[in-house]
Amino acid sequence: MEASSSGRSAGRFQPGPALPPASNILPGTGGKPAVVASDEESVGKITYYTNNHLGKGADGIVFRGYFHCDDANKRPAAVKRIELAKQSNADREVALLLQLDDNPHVVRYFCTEKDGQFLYIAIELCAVSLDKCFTKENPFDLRGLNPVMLLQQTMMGLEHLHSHNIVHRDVKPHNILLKDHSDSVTVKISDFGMSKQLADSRQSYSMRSGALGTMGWNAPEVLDESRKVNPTSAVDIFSAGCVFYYVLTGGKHPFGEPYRQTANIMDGKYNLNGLQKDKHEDIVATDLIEQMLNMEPQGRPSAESVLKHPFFWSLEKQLMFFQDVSDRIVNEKLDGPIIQQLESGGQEVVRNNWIKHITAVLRKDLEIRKGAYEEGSVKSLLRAIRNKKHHYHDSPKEVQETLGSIPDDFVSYFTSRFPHLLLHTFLAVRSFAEELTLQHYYLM
Ligand code: GUK
Repeated sequence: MEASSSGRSAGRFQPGPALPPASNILPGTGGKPAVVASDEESVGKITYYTNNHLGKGADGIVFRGYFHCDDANKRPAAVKRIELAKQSNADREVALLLQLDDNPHVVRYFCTEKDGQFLYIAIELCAVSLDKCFTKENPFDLRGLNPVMLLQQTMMGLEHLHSHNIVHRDVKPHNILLKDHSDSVTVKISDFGMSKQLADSRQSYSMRSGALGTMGWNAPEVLDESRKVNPTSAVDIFSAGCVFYYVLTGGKHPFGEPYRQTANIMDGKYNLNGLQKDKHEDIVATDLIEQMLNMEPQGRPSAESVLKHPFFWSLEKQLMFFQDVSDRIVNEKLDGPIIQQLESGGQEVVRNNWIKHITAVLRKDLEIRKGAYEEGSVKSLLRAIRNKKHHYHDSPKEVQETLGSIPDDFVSYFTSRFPHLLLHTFLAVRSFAEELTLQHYYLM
């Protein structure tokens, strides 16, 4: 995806107005901020506006300001001001940010400065946080960034953190920022004030280092002290599962109203009723979110595995999967384990008789080869999809019209009529993926 927004290219530097002559700026900060204007303060390469609070981070106040990258250029920045008394946290946060500074989905760190009282961290300024962008009064224009892409980029940011053995520990809409570019919007994970680096990915962090994440978004093992497990990166996956539901429902929480959330999380009582039970996209989303909300941290998928879930598959990839599965199972024995697995629970998938649920034009077309298809079989439905795709261009015009264009409309024709088909097939074939050379659809 978007190679252009790697955040490091000089091309993205926005030249600002030239700074005043060197003699005017910051004559020896000498530990105290040099006051430039009534509400404007500067420390080294950072300027910030004391009357322009952007918000509160996990460990300090965030102001609007600038990072003066060189004598001629400045970049808008979020400036986090942390009391020196809390500096050990801040130093850790900066050390983490420095390691991570090459991912488009993690906020970019500019610099730090210090005066007698505070440490200042300048970070790239983003347009809005996710908790503010679904408000009815002031909806943020996502400019083509759909919810699936938004969540994909969130997971790419988390995957990057986890690949550096960093657990964020405070994943929530407030810390997921949207950055405005000239022609698009991208997602950035922010605020590492609560983050922990583990010695290796299997390792856990020893608990109760004081701070907890935020109520309502914390995993059960973080809330429940009697569970003697040391949390791992799986805590972020749980929180991200809550964020998935929040984004897909435009602001709902799987664990209910704020005052009930903590109790419900400890009891594992979530409710995903904001997603429809008979809609393809929602069925796929529900499977992924349920895995992410697993009470047991070991039962949750890794960030990498989340990104491999069919929830993120393009329509083209969905069609390719149906076609590949059909091609790889043609010679499997009907009483063998693969077909048995595929047909088990298949009645609901084909809605008892799939031929009844397709348009008359397609039904007629398929009847030409009567006997080739079985009305109650998943394998047979997959074969029909495969054959109609393979022979699309030599099919009559009315058949092409009813199916729509390849790949998007064509695959949606089937998944809208058979909303369980993709997830069912994905899960049924999983344990035979290697045998059927379908590994690239799974994280093996
Ligand atoms: C214009 C507003 C919505 N932008 C921002 C507000 C806030 Cl509160 N924080 N923030 C904004 N852009 C970037 C950041 C930001 C704050 C952080 C605190 N710790 N780490 C941070 C990373 C980015």
